[in-house]
Amino acid sequence: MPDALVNGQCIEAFDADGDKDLDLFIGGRQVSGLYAAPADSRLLINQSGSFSDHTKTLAPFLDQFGMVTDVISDSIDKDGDLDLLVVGEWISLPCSQ
Ligand SMILES: [Ca+2]
Ligand SMILES: [Ca+2]
Repeated sequence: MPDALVNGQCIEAFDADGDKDLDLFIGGRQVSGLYAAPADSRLLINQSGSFSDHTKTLAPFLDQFGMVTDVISDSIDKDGDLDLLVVGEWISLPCSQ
């Protein structure tokens, strides 16, 4: 495991890169000493059993993402690939019609 220095609230194992092995989303909850500051979350990719941090290349929006409280993976749009539904304090849910 890499050093993923995150005050995490939750973790979700799912196949982020479609190679049939489980990768990890780590939901950041809090910046120490700075309540309400947006915390970093991380995306760790599984490469033959060794995880590496690919947040900057695959999901740069996870830097200072917010105060994550929970996450689930499911194919929300029913297209067969997994999506992440992330919720947290002061994190708005995207809406579509
Ligand atoms: Ca994978
Ligand atoms: Ca999907």
